[in-house]
Amino acid sequence: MNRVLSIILGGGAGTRLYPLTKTRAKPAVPLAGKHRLIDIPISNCINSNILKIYVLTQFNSASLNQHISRSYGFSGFQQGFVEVLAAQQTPESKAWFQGTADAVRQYLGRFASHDVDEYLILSGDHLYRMDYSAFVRHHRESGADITLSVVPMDEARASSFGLMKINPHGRIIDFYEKPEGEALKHMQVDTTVLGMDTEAAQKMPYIASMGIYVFKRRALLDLLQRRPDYTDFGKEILPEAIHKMRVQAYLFNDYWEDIGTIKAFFDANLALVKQPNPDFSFYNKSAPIYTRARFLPPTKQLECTVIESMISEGCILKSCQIHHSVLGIRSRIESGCLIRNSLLMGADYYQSDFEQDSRCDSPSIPLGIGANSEVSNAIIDKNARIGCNVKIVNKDNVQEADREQDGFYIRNGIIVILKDATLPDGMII
Ligand code: ADQ
Ligand code: ADP
Repeated sequence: MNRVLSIILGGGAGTRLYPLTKTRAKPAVPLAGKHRLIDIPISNCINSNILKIYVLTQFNSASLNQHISRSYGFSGFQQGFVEVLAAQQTPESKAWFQGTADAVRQYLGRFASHDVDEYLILSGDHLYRMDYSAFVRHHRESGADITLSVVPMDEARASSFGLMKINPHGRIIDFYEKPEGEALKHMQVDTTVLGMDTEAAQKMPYIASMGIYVFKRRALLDLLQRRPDYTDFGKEILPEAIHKMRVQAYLFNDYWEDIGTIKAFFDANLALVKQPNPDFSFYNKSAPIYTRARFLPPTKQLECTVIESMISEGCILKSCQIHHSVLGIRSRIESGCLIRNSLLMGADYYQSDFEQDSRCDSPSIPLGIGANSEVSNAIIDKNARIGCNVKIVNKDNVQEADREQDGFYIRNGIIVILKDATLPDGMII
């Protein structure tokens, strides 16, 4: 695998995950209490023995650089690295990446300078555990120029993906990015060719691209250089490549979720506490998901009821009830709180004793959730200060709202409290 270079597409304008991407690059969005989105593809690479890793991002945020430089270091013998490449203005190009292919093209010189046989292109916003070495081996054995990792897909979600038709040898003979209506129907296939039984094939009559590709070195360089006007892999590069090159499909038969929207991100986080068997588990010894080692103290619980939840390190929880929720590092929850179906990202730092004064009559509102507050169906971003007797419950069942001045947004009925926001005592959402 030392002949493979991995390129992680870390995110475009970041609109779909807004406001979580308001002050940080998408790969730095906190996930599952103590990780960040970028930990997933990087960990999959490391566990697959692919140690040359670039992360392409639209802008460089301090939290992303800090996280990567503090989390991922390789010894000199391993010849590995994780490096962030941000869109930059050069004499030849505009400042922003115009799409996924354009992002790779802008750094093509850098990628070409590595003596490797394949480029592995990955997305930065998926939750899954995958052995990329099996994927690369399949690509090599089939002699393909490009191999796409694919999953069977149902009718309801199919039009959010690149869909394809394959021949009996797994070669892709038709590819259409996010088709709708008649075009969608046209992409329906008999998925028993993927080895599914008849009943499963009826429920999943489409073959969807996971947006994960292995390119032969020459194939990537040719395709990106030949058509400088093509800016996107799914929309332009792949539909053309299938007619000019050998493009194969590789079936991935396990949990995989695109978590690039607030709803999908929220659902995937809460699915981690599903009982008895969550769809995805961080508790896997053979392929761990890495992150930064922080040396935080254990979580202290004074008198809590915690049901089906994950509590990260360094939290202080007083007399409270926590149901079906994920609590991030350094979360503080005062007495009398009820937290349900929520993702609390925690805090980046501890306050001094003085700032931490959690009495409801003190002049400032400390980090964390103040006494007697209720949080339901919400995401609370890092370093939020929630006062006493606050209710974050979406009492009017609003689906969409942009209330930046008041410290929150609502997306698909999920309340998202902004990073560093302060909600005064008694506020009700
Ligand atoms: P999408 O996920 O909708 O479809 P896209 O928005 O291009 O495609 O994003 C792909 C990945 O690249 C994401 O991780 C995204 O954050 C990142 N990205 C997007 N624009 C970028 C930019 N300008 N710079 C850096 N990174 C950027 C794709 C494929 C479909 C496939 C789905 C599977 O196009 O064919 O079905 O992924 O999720
Ligand atoms: P994480 O644990 O999320 O990986 P850190 O513990 O390194 O991150 O803290 C994240 C950020 O918080 C750092 O940039 C740090 O400088 C910042 N930070 C630390 N203390 C404070 C503070 N008192 N006020 C605001 N930001 C702080």
